[in-house]
Amino acid sequence: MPTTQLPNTASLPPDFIWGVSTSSFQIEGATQEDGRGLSIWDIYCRTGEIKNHDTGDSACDHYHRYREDVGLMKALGVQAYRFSVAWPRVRPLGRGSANEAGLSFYDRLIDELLAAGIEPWLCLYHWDLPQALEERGGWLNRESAVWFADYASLIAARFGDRVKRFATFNEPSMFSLFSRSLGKRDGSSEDKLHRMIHNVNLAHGAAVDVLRANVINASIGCIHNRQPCRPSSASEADAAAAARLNVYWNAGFPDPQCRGEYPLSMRVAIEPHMQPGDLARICRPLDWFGLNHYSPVYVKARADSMLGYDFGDKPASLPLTPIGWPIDPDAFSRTLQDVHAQYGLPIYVLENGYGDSGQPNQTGAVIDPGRIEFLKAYINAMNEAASSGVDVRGYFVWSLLDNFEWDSGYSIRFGLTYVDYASLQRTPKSSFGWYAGLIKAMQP
Ligand code: GCO
Repeated sequence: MPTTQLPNTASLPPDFIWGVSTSSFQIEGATQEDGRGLSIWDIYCRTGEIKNHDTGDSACDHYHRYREDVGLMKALGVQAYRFSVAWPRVRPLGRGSANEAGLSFYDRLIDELLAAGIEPWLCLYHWDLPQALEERGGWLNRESAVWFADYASLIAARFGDRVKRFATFNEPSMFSLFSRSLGKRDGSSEDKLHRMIHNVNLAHGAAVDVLRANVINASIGCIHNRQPCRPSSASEADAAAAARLNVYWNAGFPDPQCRGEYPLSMRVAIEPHMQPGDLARICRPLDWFGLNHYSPVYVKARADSMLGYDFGDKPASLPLTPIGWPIDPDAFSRTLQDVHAQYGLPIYVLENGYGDSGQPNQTGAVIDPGRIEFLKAYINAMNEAASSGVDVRGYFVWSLLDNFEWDSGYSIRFGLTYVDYASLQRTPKSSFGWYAGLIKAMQP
C-alpha cells in the first residue's frame, strides 16, 4: 500500500493497540436459541418501530459464525476485539440461575480469540437489558446496582481467568438520554431521567468493585460517547440548550465516575436520589477511559422538551458522511485533548467509524473510499492529539461487520466487512484491506 495512503501515526506509542468493535444485540442473532432470555430490544423490535420492521433475531448470525468472524479479525491483524456479553443470554431473567449454553458460547468465542492471538475486551452492558429486569423497574430501580454487580460476578467467575479488559457500560449517556430525554417536558420524566443516571452510575461502581475483587490484573473502564454539543445558531437560547445537553451527554457519567462529583448544573436534580456515601460508591479506581467519538452534535432550543433541546441544523460548510454525520477530525482531536485534561486516564478509542449504505459492485466487490478517507483523517487527528501529549493507547474501528444499527435497523452499514443479510455472506470491503495494511505497517 503506498505510504501516501497511510495516516501519520508517528506520535502513537509503540505498544499502541489496533482493534475492532461490535456488540451482542447488533451481531449475534439467535435471540431465542439455547435458553437466551428476552431483552428490552427484542421487545422494542416487536413494536415494529425499527426501520423496515427489522429485528435482531438473526442480525449477522455471529452466534453460529463466530469462528469465521474471528478469522476476519485475524486477517485484519488486529491485536484486540471489543465485544459485549448479552446479559439475557447468560442469565435469562437477569437474576437467579445462569444459562450454561449461553456462558459456553462466550467460552468458545474467548478461546477462539485467544487461539488467534487476539485480546478480548469484554463490555458487560451494550443496551440489551433483560426484559424481566425492566419489568422490575430496570435502571429506575436502585436495586439495579445489585443486579448488575451479581451479573458482573458471574462474568468475572466464568471468564476472569482469560479476560482482563472489562468495560462496565457502553455509552451510559446515550441509553439514558435517548430513552428518556427527547420526550415532552414533565416533572415525572425529568425525575426518572435523573434517577436512571444515578442508578447506572451506582451500578458502574458496584461492578468495578466486583471485577477488581475477583479478576487478577483486571483492567477496567467505562465506554463513553463524547461529542461536543454546539449551538445551531448564535442565539442565546440555542447556546444555553447546547451547554445543557453538553453536560448530560458528556459529563453526567464520567464526572462522578472519575472525579467523584456530578456537574454543578445536575446536582439539584440528582440530590433526591442520592444516599450518603453514593459518590464514593460510584467513584472507584479505573484503569482507562473508553472513548466513542463520531462527530460534533448541533443543538437548538426546544422549550417543550425535557432538557429544552432538540437537534438543530449543521453548518452548511461541514462535509457529511452519507448518513449525515459531520466529518470533523479537529473535533475528535479536541475531544481527545479534553478527555485527557479532564480525567487524566489512559484513553482507548473504542468506537470511531463511518456509516453508509454501500453495496457490492457488479463484480461483487465493495469499494468504500469514503470510509478509508474518514478513517485516515480521524487517525491523523488522533496522532495530532498524541503529539500534543494525550495518552491515547488504542483505536478500535466501529465495526468489524455491518450490523443492526438500532432504530435504523440494517439500513445503515458501519462495517469494514459487508454482510449480505439474506445469505449472511461476509465480504471484506476495500477499507478492510486498507486497515489491515495500516496495522501491518505499524508492526515493529
Ligand atoms: C452507539 C453504539 C453503537 C453504534 C455505533 C454507530 O453509539 O450507538 O455504541 O452500537 O452502532 O456507535 O452508531
